[in-house]
Amino acid sequence: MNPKNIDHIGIAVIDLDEALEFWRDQLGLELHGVETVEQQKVKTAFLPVGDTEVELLQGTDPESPVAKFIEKKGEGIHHIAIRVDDLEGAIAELKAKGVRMIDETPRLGAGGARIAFVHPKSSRGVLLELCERK
Ligand code: CMX
Repeated sequence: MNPKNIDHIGIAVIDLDEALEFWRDQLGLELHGVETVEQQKVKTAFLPVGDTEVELLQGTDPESPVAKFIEKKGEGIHHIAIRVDDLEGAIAELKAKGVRMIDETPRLGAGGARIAFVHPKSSRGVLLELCERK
């Protein structure tokens, strides 16, 4: 599947504006944009660091995966995203190797990326996102 690089690290936060007080104002990262991804019930903020980005995630609904994660585990690292060139090919390869996919077909993520999640039960407790950007 030829993984490229860590595209971004997703961090679940209760309040995006409060989280920006650290990541942007105190740490000094540049805020590239804020976007709501309706399908994922999440509001995101992207802050690039070199080749990768920090993605702050605030749930927009109590039933969203991010809100449920915070309820169970508190704020913190929610997922790691690896960039691939061919998302369908990567999904097919992992499925053939017996990996449990949350998404067996790509869906739309923030910034127009096509994404698919691997279940944390297959990736040793880490929610892994595969991410393809054109
Ligand atoms: N990282 C690691 N483990 C996680 C996790 C996370 N982010 N979220 C849940 N889990 C663990 C739970 O703690 C639980 O483990 P235990 O059984 O040991 O307690 C297990 O996964 C639960 O799995 P489940 O019952 O199958 O599913 P849940 O209802 O808890 O949902 C998950 C978990 C990962 C399937 C769901 O959150 C999901 O589909 N996520 C993908 C979509 C998503 O996260 N979107 C938000 C980001 C969007 C974006 O970046 O644009």
